[in-house]
Amino acid sequence: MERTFLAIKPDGVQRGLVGEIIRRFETKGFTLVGLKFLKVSRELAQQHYDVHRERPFFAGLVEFITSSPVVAMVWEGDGVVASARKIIGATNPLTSEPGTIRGDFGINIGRNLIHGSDAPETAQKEIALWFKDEELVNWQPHLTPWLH
Ligand code: 3AN
Repeated sequence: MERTFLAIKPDGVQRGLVGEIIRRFETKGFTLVGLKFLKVSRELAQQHYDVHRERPFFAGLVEFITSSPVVAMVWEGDGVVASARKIIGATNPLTSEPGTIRGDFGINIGRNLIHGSDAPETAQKEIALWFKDEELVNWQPHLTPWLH
């Protein structure tokens, strides 16, 4: 079963949007298999955003993501990587569609509330970076399988 890594960034936590954001993935029908609330170290932030190391916004991004706690999560389900990206919306909240998390709640590209892995391979890397194997729960929701 496919898995993705999502993180509610400091702005999402500070604005009290944790419940609202989690609700969107729950009600879509995806399964939560990992969840933690943490202050991100500089080392983890730099590894997570390694592909952006040469970009002009890299230092600010690391500064921001380490400034205040985040909610790190792993979600599971068919096609969850691409679907979560749709639910999250485009990188710039000013152009992301209404109905998406960023489109509904954000206005600033540097404060876009949530991170979601951009491909299954990236998801595997990010999950391994943020979670130990024993922190992920293998379970089936006690729902009839035809509900979703
Ligand atoms: P996404 O989060 O939609 O995958 P990426 O991977 O292009 O977007 O960028 C990673 C993060 O870097 C974004 N979530 C955003 O916080 C930050 N970022 C991207 N572009 C800019 C920019 N032009 N100015 C400031 N921050 C940016």
